[in-house]
Amino acid sequence: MSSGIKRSQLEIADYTGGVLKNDKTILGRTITLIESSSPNHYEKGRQVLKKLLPHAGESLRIGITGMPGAGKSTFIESLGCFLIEAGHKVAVLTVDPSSSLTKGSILGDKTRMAKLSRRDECFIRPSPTGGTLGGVTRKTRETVLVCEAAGYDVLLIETVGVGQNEITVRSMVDFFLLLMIAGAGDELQAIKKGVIEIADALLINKADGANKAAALSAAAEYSRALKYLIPATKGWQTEAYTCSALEGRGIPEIWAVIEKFEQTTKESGMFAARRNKQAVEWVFTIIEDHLKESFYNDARVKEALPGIEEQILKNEILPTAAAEKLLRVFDSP
Ligand SMILES: Nc1nc2c(ncn2[C@@H]2O[C@H](COP(=O)(O)OP(=O)(O)OP(=O)(O)O)[C@@H](O)[C@H]2O)c(=O)[nH]1
Ligand SMILES: [Mg+2]
Repeated sequence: MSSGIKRSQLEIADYTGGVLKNDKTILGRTITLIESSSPNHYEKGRQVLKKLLPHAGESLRIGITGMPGAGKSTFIESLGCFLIEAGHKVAVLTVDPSSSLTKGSILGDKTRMAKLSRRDECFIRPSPTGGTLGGVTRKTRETVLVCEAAGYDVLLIETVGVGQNEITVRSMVDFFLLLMIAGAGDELQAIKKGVIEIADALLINKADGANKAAALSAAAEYSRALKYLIPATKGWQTEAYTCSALEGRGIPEIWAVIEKFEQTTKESGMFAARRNKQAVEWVFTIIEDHLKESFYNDARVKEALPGIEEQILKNEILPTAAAEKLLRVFDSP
């Protein structure tokens, strides 16, 4: 038997003390506590976060997105190891509300981030399972704060480029990187979804072997096109670069770009302005989530909903009237 304290016996001070010492077991448990949806854990989680908050905020938060298979995990392995060699402490988080995708990624990531995951200076936490994108991101934001309190100074947040994920991750990071591959048809996808418009850098991965020339010319073409777009971050020209995550080439170069970005935006005040804006947005997101939850969990709403849904389907009631009716049910004392 280990001499460790049982999970249920951990007190608030055990959690905060452990996180501040970067005890990885406690760090993991703290995140589990925060991710828990039991009301009892929720209150404890609140208290722990409150104590950790003064120690959070001192990191560079980097979002990494791209189509499945673009090489995000391989890139994080490469960049993460490079950063650790340079003296940084790196935490890797994922935002992925779809459980089936997550399962696949975690299995793959065990091998794709093998070197990184063995490093003591690194902490890897997969996406919280289950729940909506809103729920997942609320937990991820709080996990960011916990990791910062534990002393991680670079946060890498990976999200697969499907649906709404990218915009959500953009709203919690300082720098947003779009990973692409040349000639895979995903250029169009990204343009269509407006992801390029919210990126601070485009990185054409797999610039190796027979693919190298295509990657270089794709990057040049993108950089030209980007000059005509409004930049994602005021005062910063988004450009396209190349790398080979597999061979570790182009990694120091992209880190230099990210450092330049940090310096430029800190000097211009954009860095702090974005963080402040994100904090305000976060408040409203929490309120919206809460309101939605209490609406759909309201017993009277639950009872009225199926009937009204049927009326809508039968064209017996206008959607606007149906919404008013449900809101009245919810608002009534
Ligand atoms: N040639 C080459 N292959 C690469 C490179 N980077 C990644 N790959 C390969 O591309 C495949 C997908 O890489 P991952 O890192 O798993 O990609 P991902 O974007 O994390 O994928 P998902 O997590 O499924 O969205 C793997 O077989 C990698 O070995 C690279 O720079 N060059
Ligand atoms: Mg991956």
